[in-house]
Amino acid sequence: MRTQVAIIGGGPAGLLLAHILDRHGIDSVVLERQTRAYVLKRIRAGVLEAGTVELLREVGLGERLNREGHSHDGSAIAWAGRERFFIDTKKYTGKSMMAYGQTAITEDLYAARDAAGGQIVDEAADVQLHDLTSDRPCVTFDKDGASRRIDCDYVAGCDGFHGVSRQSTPDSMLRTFDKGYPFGWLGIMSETPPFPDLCYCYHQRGFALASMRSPMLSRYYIQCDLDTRLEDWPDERFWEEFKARCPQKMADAIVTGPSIEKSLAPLRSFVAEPMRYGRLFLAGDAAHIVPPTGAKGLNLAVSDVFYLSRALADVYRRGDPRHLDGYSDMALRRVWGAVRLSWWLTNLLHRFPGDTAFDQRMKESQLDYLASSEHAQASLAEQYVGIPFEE
Ligand code: RFL
Ligand code: PHB
Repeated sequence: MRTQVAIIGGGPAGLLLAHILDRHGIDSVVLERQTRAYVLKRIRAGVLEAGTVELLREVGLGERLNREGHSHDGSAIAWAGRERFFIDTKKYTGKSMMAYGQTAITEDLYAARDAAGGQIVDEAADVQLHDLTSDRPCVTFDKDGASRRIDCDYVAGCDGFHGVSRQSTPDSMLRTFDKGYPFGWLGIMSETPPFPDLCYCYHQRGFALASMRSPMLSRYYIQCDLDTRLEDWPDERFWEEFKARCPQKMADAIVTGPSIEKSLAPLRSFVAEPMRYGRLFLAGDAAHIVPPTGAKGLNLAVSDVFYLSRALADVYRRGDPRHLDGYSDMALRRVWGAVRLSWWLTNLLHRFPGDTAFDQRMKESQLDYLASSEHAQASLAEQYVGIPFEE
């Protein structure tokens, strides 16, 4: 088999890249380790930056998003015993964000690839990348027990944090930055009307977040210990703990119901530099991970794909390698901004095991400042809504 760009990973980054390349007349094959059903079952992100929404619309993926996505003009922050306040991203930036699930985006992308006759190989096992520093890289994999090989011009590593692409770069060529947090998030999905605002809550008992997917689908998270077991968290216990962490008025307004999904996620910040090795280009979680506080992960995958697709289009259409050569630096500027924001919000809104009375006062003082300062709110709004893509 031969293609122009071999894309490893059929998550949002890989599928969106294939979709945009196709619109530029560039041929690709996506290799995904899991079945399509498995990929579509994963429940993850839900909040899209203004630039992500704009890009999805521009590349013809706006129809269902416009119909089913819930436009939102900011998020609330609440902490123990006080009224919540609203970070009005619309007011400060003039832009709107959107609540629209990653699951829905992935469905839309699969539908678009199918309609365009795109090649997606699912259950591709033992994917290996070869000759990445030559002009003729190739990818081998097993499918249905047979070994296959794809020759290509470029390889896009979109295979998430645990994928093979980043690991195909020699250690000496990669610098990594890693920070673990001493807690995770326990999340549930319930078929109940969501709390009207997306609301981040800080409480001595720990962080909590009320989010949404649609008028009858809600997503809630609470901070939990790393050794938490799902079986110890029946729905009643989850709701009780969730409500204990929000202000009373908010707790009274939460509509509870049986969960339809429950999952645990550890929190981590990780960046690998550079995002290129020879003809391999990394995009999305393959190159960086952020804690979900601030909802940046999927949005970064989208901005990487924007930069990479533009760079590849420039090379194929005009023979201009400028953007491809600058890809890693440009993508990383945006990545580090989001890493900083999500780290800052994680520190501000979570209870850390060794927190002292002083640490507690510092958080309260920061939250007081944020609640009372238009400048502080404008700064957060600008970053939350998403820094514009670079020209
Ligand atoms: P993905 O989605 O992990 O997709 C990678 C794909 O590659 C496949 N793969 C392989 N394929 C072939 N060969 C191999 N060796 C392979 N190894 C892996 C995998 O099966 C998979 O299909 O990475 P991608 O595309 O870069 O997308 C990144 C996003 O999924 C991620 O950043 C977000 O979900 C993060 N995130 C959020 N991001 C936001 O922007 N807004 C949010 O509100 C938000 N909330 C969240 C989140 C992540 C969470 N978890 C579970 C970590 C909430 C949570 C709880
Ligand atoms: C979500 O809806 O899943 C969500 C929302 C905001 C975040 C993280 C996750 O910061």
